[in-house]
Amino acid sequence: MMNEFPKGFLWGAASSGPQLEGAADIDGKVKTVWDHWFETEPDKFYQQIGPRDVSNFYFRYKEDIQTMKELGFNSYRTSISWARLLPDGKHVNEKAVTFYRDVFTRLKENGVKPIINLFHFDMPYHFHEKGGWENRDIIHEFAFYAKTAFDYFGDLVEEWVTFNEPIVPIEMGFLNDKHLPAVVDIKRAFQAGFHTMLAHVYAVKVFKENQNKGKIGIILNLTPSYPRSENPADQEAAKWADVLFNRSFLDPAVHGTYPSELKQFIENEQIELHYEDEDFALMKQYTVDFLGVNYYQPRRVQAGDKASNQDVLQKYFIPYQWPEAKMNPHRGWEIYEKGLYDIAINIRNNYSNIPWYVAENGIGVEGEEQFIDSLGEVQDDYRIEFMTDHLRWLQKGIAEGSNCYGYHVWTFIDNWSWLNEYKNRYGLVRLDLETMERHKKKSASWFYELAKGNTLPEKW
Ligand code: BGP
Repeated sequence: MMNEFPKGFLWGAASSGPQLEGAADIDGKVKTVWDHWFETEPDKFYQQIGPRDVSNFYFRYKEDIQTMKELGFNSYRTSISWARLLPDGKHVNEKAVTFYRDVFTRLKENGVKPIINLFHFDMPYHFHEKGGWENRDIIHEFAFYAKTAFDYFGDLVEEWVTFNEPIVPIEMGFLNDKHLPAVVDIKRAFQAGFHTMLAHVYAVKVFKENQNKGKIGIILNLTPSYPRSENPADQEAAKWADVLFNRSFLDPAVHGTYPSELKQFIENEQIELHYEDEDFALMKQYTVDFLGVNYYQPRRVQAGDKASNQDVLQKYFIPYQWPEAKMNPHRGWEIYEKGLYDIAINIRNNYSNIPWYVAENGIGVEGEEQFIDSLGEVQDDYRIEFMTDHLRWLQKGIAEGSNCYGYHVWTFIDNWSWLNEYKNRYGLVRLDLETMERHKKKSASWFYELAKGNTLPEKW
């Protein structure tokens, strides 16, 4: 059939421990940066809803896993909480082991392959106090955590991910005020980013040395960069945006080397990076088995302002608002479906056609209650349309040889999000915040058809 996806294609959803589990301060879990930030600055959080008030997967996972099965999922990605598994960084919390083992076992029993990520923005607060990603010690702490997870769950999990969107805590925490430490400092950003990359490399090393079964990869948010025009200065700007925001993690993860332009950037900006000699050899040796790609929006840029002394990045590129952009007004993100095809072709051509899957794609909409029909179901046709349009472009990429093996929607049940909390709903399943009840949306039935048929439903 024309619309069919490759055999064995992964269908499912992505989520994360901090956004779904709840039970933030019980059964031995210690504070993450988010728990701490909410305690100290609750006004930063939309409607003052903190990381304790999330969808309680910790208590309701049995029912939720049943729902995944009903939605046709054959896979599901979530993350382990470092702060729950190793509260002091050294000693294993048996309650966490029991919880995660039961979750992974039940997923498998229900035909849902667990893809398990180690880090989704949730640094334990005690490590943050010691400098977090800026302190080189964190690399070894993270490697120990990774080894612990492989040892305790390696018999149940065969697809491991080191990091989800490692650039986000760097961009949002060191060039913005949306993650802690909420400073603007390009030098600190580079050092923290480099340590994050090394933590990833050491986790891959541990995985390979342990001879764990299965595969290990990384999930990156790739934002294809498009220049405003054919003008060389605009083109140059797009190149820099790509180097800084995509290739900075993509190249070392897949090829084991940093792009030469990044080295040039460091020199231009007189960034003194601290490293040890063996770092780059290890990076070269321990590359990933697969790649997860989160795709929400492209990045449109125009020529930088070389004279700018306000913001370092502005010298290299300036964001550009394309007048014809189709926008998701709730999140303020452009919807550009072809971006997914461009990613597919870029991976095919420039990244050895490594096996990859769409690890997040979805649309966050505010005020979804207005679309609830008389039977209590959210009529989210816009979500169905969003996924269909992206999947069409993905199919084109696959037809042209890109090695994509799955698609995960963000997300399963509406979940808590960083500083936006429940403002924008992304789920195939609606969460009633008062009762914590879950109600399937229209897109849930559509997704079931998609997954079971392994093909885009003809009519909907
Ligand atoms: C990705 C993150 C997710 C999720 C999603 C939606 O960047 O991996 O954790 O939150 O984006 O974004 P948001 O919740 O900010 O609207």
